[in-house]
Amino acid sequence: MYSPQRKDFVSLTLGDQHSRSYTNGKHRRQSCWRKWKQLSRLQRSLILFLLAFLFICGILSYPSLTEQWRGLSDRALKEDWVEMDNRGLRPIPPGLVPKILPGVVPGVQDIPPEVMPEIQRPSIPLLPKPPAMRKPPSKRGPPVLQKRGNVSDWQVKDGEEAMLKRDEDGGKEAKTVISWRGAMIEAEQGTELQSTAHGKEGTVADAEEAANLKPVTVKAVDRVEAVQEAFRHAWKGYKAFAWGHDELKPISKTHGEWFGLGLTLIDALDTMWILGLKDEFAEARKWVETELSFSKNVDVNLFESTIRILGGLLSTYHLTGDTLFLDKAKDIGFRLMPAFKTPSKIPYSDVNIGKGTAHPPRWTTDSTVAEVTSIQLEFRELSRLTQDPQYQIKVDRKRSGRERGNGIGKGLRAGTRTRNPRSAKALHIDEATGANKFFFIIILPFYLNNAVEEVTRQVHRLEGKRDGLVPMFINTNSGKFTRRGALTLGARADSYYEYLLKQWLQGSKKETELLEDYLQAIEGVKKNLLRQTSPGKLTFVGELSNGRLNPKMDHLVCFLPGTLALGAHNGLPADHMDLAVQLMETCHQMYAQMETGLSPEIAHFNLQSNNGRDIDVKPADRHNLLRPETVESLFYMYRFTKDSKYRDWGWDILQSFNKYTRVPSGGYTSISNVRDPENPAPRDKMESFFLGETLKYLFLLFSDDNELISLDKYVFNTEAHPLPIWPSTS
Ligand code: DMJ
Repeated sequence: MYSPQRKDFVSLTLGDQHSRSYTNGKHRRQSCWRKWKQLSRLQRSLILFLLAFLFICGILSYPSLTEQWRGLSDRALKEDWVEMDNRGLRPIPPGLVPKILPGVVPGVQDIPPEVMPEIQRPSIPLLPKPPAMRKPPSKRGPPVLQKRGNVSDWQVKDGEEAMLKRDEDGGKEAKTVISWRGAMIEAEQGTELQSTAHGKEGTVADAEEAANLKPVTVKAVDRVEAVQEAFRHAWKGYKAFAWGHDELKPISKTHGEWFGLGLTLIDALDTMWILGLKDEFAEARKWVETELSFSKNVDVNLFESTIRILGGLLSTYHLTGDTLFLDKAKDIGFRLMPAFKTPSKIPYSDVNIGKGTAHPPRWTTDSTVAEVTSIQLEFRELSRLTQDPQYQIKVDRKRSGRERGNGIGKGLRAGTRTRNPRSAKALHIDEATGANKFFFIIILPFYLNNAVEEVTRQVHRLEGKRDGLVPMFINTNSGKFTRRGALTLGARADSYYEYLLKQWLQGSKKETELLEDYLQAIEGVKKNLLRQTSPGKLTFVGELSNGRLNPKMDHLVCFLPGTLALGAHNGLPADHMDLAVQLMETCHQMYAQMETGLSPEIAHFNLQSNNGRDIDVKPADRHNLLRPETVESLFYMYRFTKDSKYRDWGWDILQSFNKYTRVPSGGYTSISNVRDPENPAPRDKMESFFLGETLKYLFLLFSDDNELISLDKYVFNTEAHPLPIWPSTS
C-alpha cells in the first residue's frame, strides 16, 4: 500500500511521462528522491551526519581562510577599526564573517540576541564600553623592566632583550605598564616612595599615608583567623577603590587595569569560598552574574587569562556546583581559542577576545615556553566538562556528598547558589537543537583538547632540550625553540615543569610521556643547575647561560620544592623529597635573611668560601610583589611531612607582609626594597595573585583539615586554582 504522499508522487511521475520536455528536471529530482527513500535508515543518517560535519568544518575554517585571503594589506584597515572603536565609534569590522554562533566559534562576532538560539545566548547583560584605554591593547613589553644601570646579570648578558621598550610612534621610552611573568609593573616605577605616592590619582593625604606606612602589628587569635583577617583587609581596599577592576592601587586609592575583566575579583573567588568568607563571596558572585562580560574589544594574554580567569572560574564551579561559573568559563575558553591559529599551532601570546583575532608581541614571533605549556590543565578540564554533560551531573552529586561533611566552604551553602545546578545543566543541554548538541558535545571538546595537547605533543618531540631542560622561547612560525635566554627553572620556563607532573596527575597517571619528560627534567636540573653555597651549604637551582652557570635563582623557582614533594607523594623517587627539603630551606632563607623578612624577586648565591654571606641581592632585584611560590611550597611540605617548622616559616612570612606591606586604608602593596625596613618603598600595587594564591596557600598551610582540597583529589593549577583529578575510568 502506498501512503497518501507516495500516491502524490506516483501521480506526478505519470504526468511526467506525458510532458517530458517540460518536467525533465522534476523527473530527475523525483528519481533522486526515490533513491533516497530506498536507502536504509542507517545509510541516510550517515549521509546527513557527513553533510552536517562538512558544514560545521566549513564554518570553523572560514575565519582563518578569510584571514589568509585578506592578507597583510588588510592590517592598516584593521588598525583603523581599532582606532575608531577606541574613540567610541563602531564601524563594521573589516572582513566581518557571517554571524553564526556568536561568542562561541572563535573569530565570529556578536549577533543580535533575538537571532541566537537559546544555548548560545550570553546569560549576561552586555556592559557599556570599558573605560577608554590610553593605548592599543597589547601592552606587554619585552622581557626587561628595569632601567639601565640597574639591570640583572641575565639582562646584561642577553643583549637582545636588554633594551627598553620604546613607544612605537614616538620613539620615547614607554612609561606605561609592561608585564613580566605574572605581574604588571610600571616601567618607571621608582624605588622611592614619592614616585608612587604622588601619582595622578593620588592626593597629598594619600602620600602622607604612604609615607606613614610604618610596620603594623596585627593581633589575631589564631593563624587561620589571621589569614581570614588579612583577606578581609585586602578585600576592603579592593572593594572601596578598585571594585570590578583588575588590580588595586592601595596607596593612591584607585585601580589599575590590565585586561579590564575584574582580574582580582575572579582570581579571589575560590579563595573566598575556601576561607569561608560567605558575604564577600556572595557579593563577588553577584558581580560575575550581572557585570562580567567577555564581549569586549580587548587584547588579553592567553596564559595569564587562562590560569587566572579560566582556572579561577573552573575551580569555583567545581567547589560550588554553581553553573554560572561554568558558563563563564566556557565563554572565556572559547574566546581564547583563536590564539592557536598559527602556522605551527604553537599559540600566540595575545588574543582579542572581542574580535577573535590573535597575535604575538610586537617585537617577536616567539612565545614563551612556560606560557604555551601551562594552559593545558585548564583547557583539558574545560574540554572534559563540555564533552560530557552527564559528568556535570555527577559532579553535582559529589558536591552534595562533600557538603555533608568535608569542610569546604563552611557555612557558605545558603544564598550563593540561585539555581539548582543539576536541573540548570540538564536544561542547558536538553534545550539545544540537534546541530548545537553535535557542535557542543562532539566538535568543540575535541577542538579545545586537541589544541592544547598538540602543543604538548610538539614540545615533547622537539629537539634542543638539554637533559630535559627547555629553552625560554619557542617560535610560533617554525614551532622550534629559539636559542636565546638561559636554561632556568625560573621566569619563562618554570611552569612547563610544574604542568608536566600535574597533567600526569590530572589524567590519573596514564600519560606516561608527561611523566618521562618530568623525570628527565628533574635529572637535568640535578646534573646542570643544582649547586650549594659555600658558606652555609644552601642548595639552589642556578641558570645556565652560554654554557656557564649563573648562581642566581628567581623567587618563582620556589614553586619547585612543593612540586617535587607532590611527585614524591605520588610514588616518584624518594630523593625528590630530599631535594624538596633542601630547596625549601633555601627559599625560607631568602625571606629570613632579609631585613624585612620578605624575599627579593631574585637572589644571588655565593659560591666563594671567603665571604660569609650566602645570599646577595642586586639593587634591581630587591622588590617583593607579594608572590606565592614559597608559601605554596610550605603548604605542600607541611601536608606531606607534618613538620611544624613549615607552618612557623609561613607564619613569619604573613607577619612580615602585615608589617611592611599592609596599607591602613585597605589592601596590601608590593614593595621595592626588602632590605630597608625603614622605607621598604611601597609600589602601590596589589597583584591579583596575592588573593588568588598567597593568602589561599597560607590558609591551607594553617588549616588542620587535611581534606580541605585534598591533594589526592585535586591538582592546583599554577595560579592556585584547584581542579579535580579525573577518575581513572574517565
Ligand atoms: C602567578 O601568576 C602564577 O603563579 C604564575 O605561574 C607565576 N607568576 C605568578 C605568581 O608569582
